[in-house]
Amino acid sequence: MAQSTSPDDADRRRAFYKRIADQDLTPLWEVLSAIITRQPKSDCVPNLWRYETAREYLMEAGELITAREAERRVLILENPGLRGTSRVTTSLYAGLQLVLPGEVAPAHRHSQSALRFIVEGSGGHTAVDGERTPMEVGDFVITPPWTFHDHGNHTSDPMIWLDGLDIPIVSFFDASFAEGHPDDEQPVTRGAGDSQARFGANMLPVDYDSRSPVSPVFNYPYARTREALETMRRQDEWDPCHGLKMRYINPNTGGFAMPTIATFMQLLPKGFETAPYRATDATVFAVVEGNGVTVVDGVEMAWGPKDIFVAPSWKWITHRVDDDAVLFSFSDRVAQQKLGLWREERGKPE
Ligand code: GTQ
Repeated sequence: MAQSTSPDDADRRRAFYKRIADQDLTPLWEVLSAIITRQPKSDCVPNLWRYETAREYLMEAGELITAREAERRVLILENPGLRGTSRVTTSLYAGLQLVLPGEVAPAHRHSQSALRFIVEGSGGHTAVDGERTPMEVGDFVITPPWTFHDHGNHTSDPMIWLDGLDIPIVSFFDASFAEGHPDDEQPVTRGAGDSQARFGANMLPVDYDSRSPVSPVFNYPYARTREALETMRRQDEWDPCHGLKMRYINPNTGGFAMPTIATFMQLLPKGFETAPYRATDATVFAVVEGNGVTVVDGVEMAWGPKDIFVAPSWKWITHRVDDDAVLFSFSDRVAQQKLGLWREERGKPE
């Protein structure tokens, strides 16, 4: 039952708060319900970035600064509710990166994990651990924490991809380290396709025994992903909330491909309308194929190929699609699951 506070009590309390503030103490009861909320409460809002618009500005940035000078020529996708914080969701960073023909984004490494989801171009490369992987539209490429990586484009067209990094998570833990490589491009020590052959062919080297939380496969090519979805659709029942949804894995553990960022690819067949779904992992979606509308917390976002949109934590989400649609997505689900925090709910709002 609510008790009334006399003006006298209120004055005494205020005076008390002031006195203890000098000792770096503060009363929990004034903030408890704000810091331990009954439901997730976030400044992150639903938002859509139209590729066509973002691309124009990205190409303009291409005339303003070189990849070498910028180190990474990226336009950050900043959540409208989190402006000034370089965040797409509370826990994740996203940006669109451009590497023009003939350019190199110089080698460096950092504690942050990075993913690339290729949006435009064909045959540019990312080098990781001495291996260059060519990048094609729809490929999902990872850069594990503290591995040197450089990006190059020896083709005649721009390469553009979506970067996803766990920058806010690493900042939260005050665990960021970074350094440059002495050379712009790290030496190539392994042939293209080496990690795919060694770890991505449903086999592992016989004595391979790594407890690493990072996948040894660093390119998950779209051609294989798409073919898998197409083959499965003949057999699978469509999940009411997800259509046909797969997660990218570390073949050595069966866990997610990255230690902090979970990644997914889903197929929604022409005309499909999903049932409402919500989960505690705010999610970034990148459209690979198709057109549709996603409604998040009552906000309608109409999308087409290459558009990017975001759904905050614990808001009801539905998709309806006009034609066969393929959506890549990433979130902090893997981190939340390790910490015992992740929740999901299917059904109807209220
Ligand atoms: O390609 O290494 O979007 O270090 C932000 C930071 C990309 C990268 C980003 C980075 C990179």
